[in-house]
Amino acid sequence: STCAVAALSSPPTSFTSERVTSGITASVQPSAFLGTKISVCKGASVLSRAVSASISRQPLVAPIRAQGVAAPADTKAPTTTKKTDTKSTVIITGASSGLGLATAKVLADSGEWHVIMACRDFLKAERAARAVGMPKDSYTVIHCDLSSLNSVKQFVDNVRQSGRPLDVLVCNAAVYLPTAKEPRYTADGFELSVGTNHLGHFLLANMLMEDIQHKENDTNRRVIIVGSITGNTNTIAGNVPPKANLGDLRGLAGGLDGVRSSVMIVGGEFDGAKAYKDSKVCNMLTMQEMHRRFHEKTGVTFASLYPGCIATTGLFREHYQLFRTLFPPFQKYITKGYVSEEEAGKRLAQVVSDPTLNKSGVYWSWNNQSNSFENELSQEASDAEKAKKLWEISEKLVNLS
Ligand code: LMG
Ligand code: NDP
Ligand code: PMR
Repeated sequence: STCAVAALSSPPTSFTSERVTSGITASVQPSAFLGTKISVCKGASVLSRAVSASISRQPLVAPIRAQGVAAPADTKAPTTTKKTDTKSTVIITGASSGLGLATAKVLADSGEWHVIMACRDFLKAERAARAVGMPKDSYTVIHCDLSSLNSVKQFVDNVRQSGRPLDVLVCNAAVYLPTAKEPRYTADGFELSVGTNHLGHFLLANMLMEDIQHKENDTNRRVIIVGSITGNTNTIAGNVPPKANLGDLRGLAGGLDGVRSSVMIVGGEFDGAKAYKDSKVCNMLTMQEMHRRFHEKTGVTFASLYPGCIATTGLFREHYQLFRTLFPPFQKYITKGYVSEEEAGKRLAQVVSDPTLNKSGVYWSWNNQSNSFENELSQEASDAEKAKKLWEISEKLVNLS
């Protein structure tokens, strides 16, 4: 593809895997690359092909210059204020593949945005950005592992050190463990899906509120949390078992650790598909609770969305091969819910930057003509009391209260 060619035509000249700050370690892990190759090669989209082509044609130890955050001011050019241009700054978590990468690409190409790619795999993110041809000075990769609260805090420190005033935060990263028989855990001992998709983002968004609202004289400050149709039981997709259901949040209140409490929010046995859908309900509730708590006071816009079924992304990397083969045609020809990564990226980019999509508290969706509309959430995903309870428990779990 042209993207891949563009990326490959400007090979870097030296191998500089700088350790820019203590928060960033660009280490080379062959197994990570193999995993990457397998997962992205399955996708049929241009973006996926660009990334996989780039990865398979590059040597394993690729010349990557880790452009993490600003180096300490005393060792390099002064970097406390990088705002040498009029670009706005957006942080996108999980920008190393799928929807996050596609969105980063659209915003970077617009020339109006500097994208901070908040990613757990530094080299993968850097390579992905190059593979899709994001202009060199349009992005910065900063390490962030959402499955570790310490890493999230470290990330926030690094963002602050970079000196870029923050306009928009996009909470996009997610893991989906549909085939796991046993639960997996975050560094802090929470079940991995809810721990990463909800609690990691909950801490991140809370901490960054301070930075976003301190930017003055700008009406385009937003916090966006990616939701999904599968968490909404008012849809067909949301009724495919196992269904999302948070119940009275007893498992979450107990810490989701599988020792003192269940690993499932509602209690009971581990179910990876359900945990993912539950985490999406948490994402949508959190967006609304943030809207209620902060919108009037700060002017920040809060939004969630269902971008369409992007059946080719890495989200399904752990699903059975049969599923991964059948799912895209099923969505394309039967449900007609399929969208390409590129189209989904345009949609999320609209929620980031379109001046007409600045209403707060909205869950956006798109119709078959790709026109956006305010969609309705399920009863549970719009339950204000549950949102408040979820907020209070989550605050305790991430040590904010
Ligand atoms: C659960 O199983 C697992 O238990 C859980 O562990 C986790 O993996 C979870 O979400 C992930 O999946 C769910 C799945 C197993 O089973 C089902 O989806 C059963 C659904 C029951 C509800 C039935 C609804 C009606 C179905 C009608 C058929 C569809 C056509 C109508 C659509 C109309 C819409 C307007 O699934 C698997 O993991 C097995 C792997 C195969 C997955 C296949 C999914 C894609 C299907 C592609 C089929 C292609 C064509 C078939 C269509 C038939 C046409 C009539
Ligand atoms: P991908 O797997 O392609 O992207 C997920 C991203 O999250 C990857 O960049 C991944 O990093 C990153 N990530 C995972 N775990 C962590 C972690 N611990 N710390 C930091 N980053 C992490 O999936 P999608 O693009 O499909 O998913 C993006 C969002 O879209 C998710 O919120 C998902 O719920 C949502 N969504 C997806 C739909 C779909 O049909 N695909 C439909 C509706 C919503 P890495 O590259 O290192 O693996
Ligand atoms: Mg679903 C009717 C429309 C529709 C839509 C828009 C989706 C989206 N799905 C629909 C229908 C169905 N799905 C039907 C009828 C079935 C039964 C055959 C079905 C099955 C199914 C499975 C097994 N669908 C799935 C799975 C998954 O493993 C995915 C999932 O639940 O991940 C949590 C998934 C999805 N279907 C979607 C979307 C968007 C997903 C994936 C991801 C997500 O919600 O983030």
